[in-house]
Amino acid sequence: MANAVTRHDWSRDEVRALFDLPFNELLHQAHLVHREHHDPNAVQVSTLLSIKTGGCPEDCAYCPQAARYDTGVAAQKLMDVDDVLERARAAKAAGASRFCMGAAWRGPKDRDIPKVAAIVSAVKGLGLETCATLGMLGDGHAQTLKDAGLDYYNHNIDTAPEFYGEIIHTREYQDRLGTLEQVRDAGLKTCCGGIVGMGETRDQRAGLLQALANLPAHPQSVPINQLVPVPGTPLANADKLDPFEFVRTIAVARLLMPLSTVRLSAGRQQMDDAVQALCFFAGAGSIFHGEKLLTTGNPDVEADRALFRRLDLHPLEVVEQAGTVHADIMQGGRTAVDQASCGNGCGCSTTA
Ligand code: SAM
Ligand code: DTB
Ligand code: SF4
Repeated sequence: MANAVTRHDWSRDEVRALFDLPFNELLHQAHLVHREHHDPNAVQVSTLLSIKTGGCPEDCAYCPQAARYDTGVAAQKLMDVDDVLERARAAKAAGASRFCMGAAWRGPKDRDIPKVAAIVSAVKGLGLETCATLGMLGDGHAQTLKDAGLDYYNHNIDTAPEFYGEIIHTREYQDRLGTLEQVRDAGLKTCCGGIVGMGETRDQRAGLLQALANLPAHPQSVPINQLVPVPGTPLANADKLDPFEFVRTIAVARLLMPLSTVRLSAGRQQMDDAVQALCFFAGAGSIFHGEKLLTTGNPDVEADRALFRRLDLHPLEVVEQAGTVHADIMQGGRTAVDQASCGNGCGCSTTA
């Protein structure tokens, strides 16, 4: 349903003007919008797993999984359902409400889809939200995944349209838009964002967010990644982005897409706690939790628990279809209503 606060006609100048606001002014505006539509003390917690690693034929300049770069990432075939399930159970026990599965493919082949569908359906059966990022989808793929229980599909536009060709040469920007359309048409929720710190200008960061906000529907989830520079990739030595510019990017994303969940995504391990706190204030409402992203590091589980405690944040609770509310185990049962196990193996208490 269209909402008065969701616009899809942002001009570059308008977005640029938000980036150019005095820092405190920008954060103030973003935080007001954030708390109007979201609980400012709740953070959605997702865990990532690479279910098919490395050996990718694409040439994305940031990516450690591209076969053509010597990054030390060993190629691995698609994982078995049971192995994924074990990792998903552990993620749930550690407090994640969504399990995101990534594959280093240009796109899945038709024969891969039934295997991924079986994985999705098994993970969904644990009571977790499911997300997959498999590259460009072919005919019918999105619908099969949706039918298997997939909630979200992650497919990033990564950068401004005019900078895209400097980062990726093996596919077109338009290809990304095509897959995003298939995802929406299948009724999947969209997770779509990008990477900053790849040598783009502020205007190009504005261009990334302008393109996201002007999609036919705002993505429900908007991951903002800070480049994790990986030795062997063409961007290994990219100049580090000013952390305050990263915070501005989060704030502008929040202002442009008020109802979306903005994720403080890759790059947290390289970020100090104070910058993360500013990101939460500016409108970030989701993180990846767990010591690995796909192939690179993420903050220690204990460090994140401590950060949540210090900032009085709690994981966003997910109300499952069965009506069970999974309580806040990341904070040691802060919201426990009774102490009975919910029976889903996650160790939380239940209000059902
Ligand atoms: N192969 C699929 C694709 O490209 O759509 C799915 C997996 S791909 C690794 C998912 C996303 O990870 C990319 O779109 C990119 O935004 C992000 N990513 C990859 N390498 C990164 C890095 N070094 N730093 C930050 N984000 C990165
Ligand atoms: C997204 O936007 N960021 C995540 C997830 N979607 C798939 C991936 C980050 C990958 C960072 C590099 C790596 O660990 O390989
Ligand atoms: Fe392949 Fe995705 Fe990495 Fe690009 S980002 S090289 S498509 S795994």
